[in-house]
Amino acid sequence: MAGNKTFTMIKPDAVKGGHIGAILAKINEGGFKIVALKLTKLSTEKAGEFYAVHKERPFYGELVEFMSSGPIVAAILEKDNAVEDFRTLIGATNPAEAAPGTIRALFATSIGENAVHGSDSDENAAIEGSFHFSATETF
Ligand code: FUP
Repeated sequence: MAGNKTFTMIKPDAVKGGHIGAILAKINEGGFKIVALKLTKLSTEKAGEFYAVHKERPFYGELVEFMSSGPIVAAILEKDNAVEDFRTLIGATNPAEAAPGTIRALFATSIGENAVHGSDSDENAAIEGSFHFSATETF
């Protein structure tokens, strides 16, 4: 059965671009409830740990550097079928391929600097949510 939580980050490019408010509005309009939220910054170590699954990929170094280059917004979101529905709302990894109106089509500039993260499974949503938030920070 599909779970009801996903994890997202508004990435450094979108925070720098002043898009936090607009992206949170799209998230709310998409029917997601925010159950945890913080503005924070990842160290290179933490970013490397978060993206450890991509360690062998050629873009890993750039990804870690980018994700630790400035503040991010981390959030846990709640909705029926959260993981799949959120990936629909954000659009394809490459903004050039993202459907019109999706968060990446609206705010991302490239495949590397693509405005938002969305968990790809219920299992990863739980792991990623607890990477950023303690039980007392989740409602
Ligand atoms: P997504 O699940 O859509 O965030 O995409 P992936 O898990 O495949 O990739 C994670 C992040 O790695 C992307 F958000 C950006 C970065 N990436 C690149 O920089 N280049 C690529 O070719 C693929 C991914």
